[in-house]
Amino acid sequence: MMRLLFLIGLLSTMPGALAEPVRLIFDTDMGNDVDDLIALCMIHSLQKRGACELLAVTITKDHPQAAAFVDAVNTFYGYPDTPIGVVRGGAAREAGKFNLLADKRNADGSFRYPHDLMSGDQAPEAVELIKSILSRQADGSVVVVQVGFFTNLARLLDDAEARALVAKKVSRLSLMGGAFQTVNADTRYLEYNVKVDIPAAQKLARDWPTPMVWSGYEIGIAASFPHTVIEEDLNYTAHHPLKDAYYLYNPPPHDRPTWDPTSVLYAVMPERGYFELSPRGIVTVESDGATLFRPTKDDKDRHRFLTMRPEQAARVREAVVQLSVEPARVTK
Ligand SMILES: [Ca+2]
Ligand SMILES: [Ca+2]
Repeated sequence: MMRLLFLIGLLSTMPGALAEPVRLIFDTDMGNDVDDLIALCMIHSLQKRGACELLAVTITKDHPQAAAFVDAVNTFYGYPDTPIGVVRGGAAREAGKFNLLADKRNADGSFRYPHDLMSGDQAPEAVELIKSILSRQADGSVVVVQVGFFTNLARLLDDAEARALVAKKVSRLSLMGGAFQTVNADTRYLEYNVKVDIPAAQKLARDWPTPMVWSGYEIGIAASFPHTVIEEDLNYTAHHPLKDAYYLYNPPPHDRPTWDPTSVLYAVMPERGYFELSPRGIVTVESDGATLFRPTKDDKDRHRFLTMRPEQAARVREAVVQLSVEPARVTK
């Protein structure tokens, strides 16, 4: 018995041993920019090695193909049953440039990227899905990653039961939004995710009950994704959704900023020194969508934003590259 206890003690002190996967809910505006897809590919690679478990994907882009495309990507990576929820009456109703890949067919009529969720119309509403997922999780065990508009998470706060579940079950929110350092000499850069649904962003910044770590516009810009990777590293399979989508969105030689991937990297690997954190403080969202950070002395204040030294930016870029191109499966 003593020997067994010793062994358990030893194992639990080994770095990474028996580590629980980070349980993620990924809230995305899939289809508006290809960096959401880079982020989802990373999550699947991390999931395959046990670093995280994707509990659900919820979508803030209000177009029916977004959910179908997310299901196609999840299926491509071997996770066909990941729950998907969608916004109703949300923003960004245009089709976007690459969600149409969900409907793309081979010469024989089969789907290029198989999936069984054909449309967001068949998916549950996001707030209800998040509530039901959270209700089944251990307290403080869920990390939420938000890389699109603030609509779904702000609506969670309108529902007293959902809000209580967030406070109880969610440990932190890692989100891409806003700008916290000067961008092209502009100190009030109006970032897209905030600008599209400003009232929701104001509400979330004010009322979300857990710690929030913001990846500002400047972070993804400083660690842009090298386009050569798209051309050279995804050819292990005849068709790859990331390669197809990148070409449809903005083809090489364009280097896409890694806005959304940085929020995933921090969410799953917060202790690896990829980023530094600002002091604690409060982010407020102004009526035009500007995000202002005010440091405070109060330890209870729950907002921080990511910062990155140049050598960290180089490491972040390479981590995003290697995690997003890791093969979905062994192909022969
Ligand atoms: Ca499915
Ligand atoms: Ca996004």
